Amino acid sequence: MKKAAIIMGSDSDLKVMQGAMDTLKALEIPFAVRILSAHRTPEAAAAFAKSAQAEGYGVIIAAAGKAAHLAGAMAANTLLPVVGVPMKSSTLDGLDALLSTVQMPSGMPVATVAIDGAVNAALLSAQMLALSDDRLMNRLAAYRAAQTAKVEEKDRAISEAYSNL
Ligand code: RP5
Repeated sequence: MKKAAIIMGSDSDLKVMQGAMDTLKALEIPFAVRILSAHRTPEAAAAFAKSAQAEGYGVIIAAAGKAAHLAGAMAANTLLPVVGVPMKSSTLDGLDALLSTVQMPSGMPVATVAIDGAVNAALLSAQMLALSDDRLMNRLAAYRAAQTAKVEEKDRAISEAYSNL
């Protein structure tokens, strides 16, 4: 199956991006993790994006904070779908990274998830990969059913503990 790539601008993004790794693991999707920066290692970042399709990747998750150009820099160098994760790593609480990641010019899309939205980045990537992988689609359906069951269980417990009918 196609692999996913998780690219982050700094090891300071690692803790949040663990959520993406855990989610891809739960869905049995193979993935690589790299620290690449649009600003600090621009050549390496471009080289990764340029070779990603040939290397067997099907999607790139790119996480960065502050003036977050990593997802856009990835998108500029590949036709693979790029999912951008703005990191809440600055004094601006991630709003800077959100705007830098989401405000791509027409012609160069980045699918931007919420600030620190690592889990959704992994799920959206999985949904993309599942379009050509029925077994992954089944695992996604099971993941969602388990999520529903968990919420229903919480609903039962909270309703029992707090309702005053
Ligand atoms: C961005 O700058 C990184 O993605 C990180 O979120 C932020 C701060 O990086 P460090 O200074 O902690 O390495 O490029």
